[in-house]
Amino acid sequence: MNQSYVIAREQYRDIGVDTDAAVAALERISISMQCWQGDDVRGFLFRDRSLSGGIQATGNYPGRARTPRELREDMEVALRLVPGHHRVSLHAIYADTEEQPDLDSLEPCHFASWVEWAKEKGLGLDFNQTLFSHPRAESGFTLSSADEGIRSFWVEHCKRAREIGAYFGRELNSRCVTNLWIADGWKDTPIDRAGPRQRLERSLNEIYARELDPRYHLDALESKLFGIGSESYVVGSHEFYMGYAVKHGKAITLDTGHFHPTEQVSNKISALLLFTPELLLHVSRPVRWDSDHVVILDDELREIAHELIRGDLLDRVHIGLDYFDASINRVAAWVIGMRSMQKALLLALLEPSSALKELERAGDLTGRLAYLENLKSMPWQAVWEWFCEKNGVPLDWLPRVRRYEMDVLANREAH
Ligand code: RNT
Ligand code: ZN
Repeated sequence: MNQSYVIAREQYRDIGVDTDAAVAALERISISMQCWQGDDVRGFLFRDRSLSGGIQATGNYPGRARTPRELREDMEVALRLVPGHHRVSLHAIYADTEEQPDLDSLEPCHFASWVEWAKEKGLGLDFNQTLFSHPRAESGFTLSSADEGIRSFWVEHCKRAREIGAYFGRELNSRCVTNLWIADGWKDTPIDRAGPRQRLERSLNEIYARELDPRYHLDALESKLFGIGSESYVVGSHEFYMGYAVKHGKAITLDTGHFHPTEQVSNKISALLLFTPELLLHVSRPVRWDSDHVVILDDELREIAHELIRGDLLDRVHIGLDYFDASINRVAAWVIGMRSMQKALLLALLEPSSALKELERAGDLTGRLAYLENLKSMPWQAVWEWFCEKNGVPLDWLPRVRRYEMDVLANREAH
C-alpha cells in the first residue's frame, strides 16, 4: 500500500468516506464487455458480409480479430488489464461452428466453445439476437415486416437466441441477459406508423411465449431514436419498448446513444425502475449521433454511475458496454472503456452521499453545489491506483497492449 493511498484514505475519512469499503464494493461490480469491439461487429457466421442495419464501424486500424480464437485471445489481454471479475456479451453472429447454420437454426451447441472458454476464465456471458447484416434484413424490416416469411424467420431466430442465452446462464450458473435490438424503420416519413408496431408487438409475444427460468435468463429490449436509413421513423421506439416491458415484466435497455442529444439516460433510471423490474445499460458515447465512440470518463458517465450507487441499484441494473471504434487499437478501446466505467463507479462510491442529501434536504443549494465541485479535486486517483495494485493490474497498461500489438496484432492481415 503506497503512501499516497494512505494520505488519500485519511482525507476521505475526514469527509466520512471509507475508501477501503469503496474499493471492496468496486471489486464486486461486474461489467459486461461487448465482444463486437474486437472485430468491428462482423462476427464469424457469415464471413463475407459487412455491417449493415443503420450502424457503422468506421476506421481501418490493423489487427481486427478474424476468428473466435483470435477474438478470445484479444479479450483475454484486455480483461487482464481490467481489475475485477467481468462478463462478456456475445451476439448471435459470433457462433463458433463449421456447420454454417443460418440465424433461424442456431443451437446452443454452436456456442459450446464460448461456454467452455467462459468457464475456464471465470466469466459470465450475455447474449444478443442479431437482426442486421443479413439478406433478410435488407428491406429495412425484420420483426415488424409485413412479409410473413421474413417476420417468422426472425421470430424463430429470436426464440432460439433466448434458448442459447438460458443455456449460458445454466452452464455458467450466472444469469444471462439476452438483449433484443432491431433497426426496423423508414428513411422517410411513413403513412402507416401503427402497422409495423402492431406486428412487432405480435412478434414479441410469440418470441416470449415460452417462459424461461428467471434464475438463468433475463430478456431485455433496446429502443432507438434513429439510425442510418431509419431517420424518420423507428418501429422500436422508446415508448414502444417502455410500454411493452412494463406490461410484460421485461427489462428495458438504455443505450446512451439512442436518445436526443440533450436527453440523459442518467435521468431515466430512477423513473423506469419504478415500473420495470430491471434495466440493462448499453454504455456508449454518442458524438453528434449514435457514433459508438469509446466510453470515457465524461459527465454523463459519472452521472449514470452516481445514480446507480446513490440509489443502491446494482442488483437491478446490468451494466454493459456498447461501442465499436475501428480507428484505434481495439484491445486498448476495451481497456479504456472498461476502466472508465470503473472509474466513474469509484467516484460515485467515494461520494459522501448522506452529507450531500442532508444539504439538499435542508435547502442549502449553495452548499450542495460547492460540495460537489470540491469533491472533484479529492485524491481519488490514489484510490484508483490502490484498486489496480490490489487486483494485480498495472496502472500503466498501454505498454502491454503495444507489445501485444507488435507481437500478435500486427501480424494479422486484413481480409
Ligand atoms: C445499435 C444498438 C445495438 C448494437 C449492438 C451491436 O444501435 O446499440 O445494441 O450496437 O447490438
Ligand atoms: Zn446498444
